[in-house]
Amino acid sequence: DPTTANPIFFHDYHPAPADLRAEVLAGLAKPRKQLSPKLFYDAEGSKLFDAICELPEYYPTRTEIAILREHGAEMAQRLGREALLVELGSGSSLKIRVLLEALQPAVYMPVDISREHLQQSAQALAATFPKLEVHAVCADYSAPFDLPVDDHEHPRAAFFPGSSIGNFEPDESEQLLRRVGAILGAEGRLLIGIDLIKDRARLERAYNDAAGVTAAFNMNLLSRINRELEGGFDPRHFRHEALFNAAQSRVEMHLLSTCDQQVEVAGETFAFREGETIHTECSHKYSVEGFHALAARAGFEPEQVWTDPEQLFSVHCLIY
Ligand code: AVJ
Repeated sequence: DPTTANPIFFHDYHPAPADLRAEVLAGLAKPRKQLSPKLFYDAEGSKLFDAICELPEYYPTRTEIAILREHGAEMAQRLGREALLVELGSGSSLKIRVLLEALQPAVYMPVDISREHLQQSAQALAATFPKLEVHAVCADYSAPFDLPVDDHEHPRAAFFPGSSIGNFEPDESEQLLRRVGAILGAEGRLLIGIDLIKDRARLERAYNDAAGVTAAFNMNLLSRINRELEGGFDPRHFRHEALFNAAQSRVEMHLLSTCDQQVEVAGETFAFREGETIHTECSHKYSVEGFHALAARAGFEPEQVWTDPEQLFSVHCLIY
């Protein structure tokens, strides 16, 4: 009944729109060419990412959802009834739905840089959870920001699923966690999904699926540059590569040039040697102990950790 549904409060912090041209030109000019994984997510890339989450080889999404389903009641107890729940990125609606059902918070506050995505998902959630007070915050959570409320009448909790933090270097992750801690305040809880270190074959298969969806996701970055920056990338002369770098404990995705070639982008020319790559993503993997050490450096103490029977993925409750 729409007449009894709570209104959605929309707080627009006007995050600076990404300067695609400047970012791409700077990344391609580096001695080791590099582009940010943020650039994957145009409309086509977001669709491909949703398809990745359904792949048989890509275990993180379904494993995390299973952990949330299995242990949601315990998680709710840790986070506290009547909580103010902040979600960093309003990504997968299924995960937040599982958590909202278990937790029944007083206030739900999704934070996302994409205005349309935020508006759509906040509206959809408010429709299924009519008693929930929804405050959508349009902001870049990788930069400092304050919540649009300053009372502490509700226990504060944050949800950061999907091992999204894996895209950041460990030092940046520590900074990000410290900022989340400052937003939560003393005793605030962080529920965070972290992909675990496992055998190389399993990791590499998750980023090299048989259907080629991850390859299409990676290669879409070249199509995006062609579309939006008048780029001259010939997709026939690049291929997707994903390898586990054990020394750095991360899966790396690259776009590998299969020949010596020159490519024009936004009026500038870039030379590629055969075998040279553009590094497009890092996805850091942690042990439970390794992640606890990182969290401790940011001022969080581990409270509880849940995993699946195969120890593929972990969901941590940390206290600030
Ligand atoms: C959204 C960053 C968690 O690292 O597994 C999936 C992105 N890249 N397949 C990940 C991704 C290739 C994903 N994160």
